[in-house]
Amino acid sequence: AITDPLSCVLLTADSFDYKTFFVKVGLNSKSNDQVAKVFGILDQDRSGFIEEEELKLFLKNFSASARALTDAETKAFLAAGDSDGDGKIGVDGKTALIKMIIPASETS
Ligand SMILES: [Ca+2]
Ligand SMILES: [Ca+2]
Repeated sequence: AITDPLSCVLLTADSFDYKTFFVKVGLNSKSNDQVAKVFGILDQDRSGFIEEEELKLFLKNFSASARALTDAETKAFLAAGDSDGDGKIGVDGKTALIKMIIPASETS
């Protein structure tokens, strides 16, 4: 688990917004190295990609009792990070992940 105070946020949230989430986790202010580390955590099978299935269970990396994302939430998340449209967040996705995070901090 990355951090704990989140769990209440996650458990009460009935809609997931990754931008809000990243801001809450504080990921928006993390360095590239730390983002790469998070990428490694999310890529559970170490395939080098974050696939839809891994995204779906994304919140569980932060809290074991968190729910899975809905299909719609997963797809929105995936679409935001999948810059080349192959249906998964790849090596380029580390950059994409950072890009997803940076705007989140700028708009809050
Ligand atoms: Ca993977
Ligand atoms: Ca991709």
